[in-house]
Amino acid sequence: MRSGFIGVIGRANAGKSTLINVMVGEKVAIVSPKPQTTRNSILGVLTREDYQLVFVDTPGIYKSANRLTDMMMKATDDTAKDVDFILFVHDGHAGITENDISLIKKYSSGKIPMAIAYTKIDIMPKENIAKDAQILSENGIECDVFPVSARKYQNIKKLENYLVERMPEGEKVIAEDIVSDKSEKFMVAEIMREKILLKFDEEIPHGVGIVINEFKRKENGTYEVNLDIVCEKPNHKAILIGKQGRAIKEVSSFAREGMEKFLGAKVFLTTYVRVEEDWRNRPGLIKDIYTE
Ligand SMILES: Nc1nc2c(ncn2[C@@H]2O[C@H](COP(=O)(O)OP(=O)(O)OP(=O)(O)O)[C@@H](O)[C@H]2O)c(=O)[nH]1
Ligand SMILES: [Mg+2]
Repeated sequence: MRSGFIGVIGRANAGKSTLINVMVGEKVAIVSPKPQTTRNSILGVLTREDYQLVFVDTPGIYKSANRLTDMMMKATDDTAKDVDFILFVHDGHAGITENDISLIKKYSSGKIPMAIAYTKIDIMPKENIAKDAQILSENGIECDVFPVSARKYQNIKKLENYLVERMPEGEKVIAEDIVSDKSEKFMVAEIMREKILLKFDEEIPHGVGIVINEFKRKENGTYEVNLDIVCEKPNHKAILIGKQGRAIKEVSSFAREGMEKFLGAKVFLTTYVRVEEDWRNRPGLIKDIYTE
């Protein structure tokens, strides 16, 4: 039996959460085309008869701009120190910059073994794979590199087998029917945030936090969810609500569908938009708004 923790680290938007969802086979983390989608460390667990891989999704590395992002970057660095293996996810489609090289060096220079998942190969020219491998080797980076596509399921099984080989001998640490350490309530808040990330421009979703006021499963199996969408500025509130409430209606209905798919039951969702000025810099508010 092999089992261990794999810290999934990399730049924001590299494709970490997508890769974990695909490897685990269930949605444990939300995904969007905007950086800083993931705000927490989230476990995604893959259990088979003779092994268990516990992936730790982390907030992507990005310029820190406030106390919330400081906390996110700390969560990533803490994870990197406390796992059996680091899987550094690199967006192959975005090329390799000096910044990437220094990040890869930073995380591969410690005691924890590391490999690179070079992802999104479905949307890039094949010859770039060899070119980038050359750049890595010219920079003295010796860790194994796995070209993968989470979207097209390319090389995923191979990567899984490779990771299993690198896990320590040991019993499962997490019960086999568990795929995540996060609650349904957490995921419901995340799904709301995911739909906001998909619908609104950069500045707005980054300043949004979700507070679940009520999350109740009724006797007939349906759910009642009441939540606040907290934003940072009155003009953001106006955009989130939209003309005659059209935007909030649309995004709520989109979110409700996502919640229903996730919970496998009908959801009655009520949403309310409120402003908490600059909440991402106010520790007391972060505690209330940043869903754990
Ligand atoms: N074409 C393609 N797109 C991908 C692949 N993997 C991820 N993406 C897209 O890349 C974007 C970012 O994916 P995420 O999984 O949210 O990235 P992340 O690294 O978790 O991002 P943060 O949480 O912000 O750090 C999304 O639009 C995904 O659909 C892939 O293999 N191929
Ligand atoms: Mg993510």
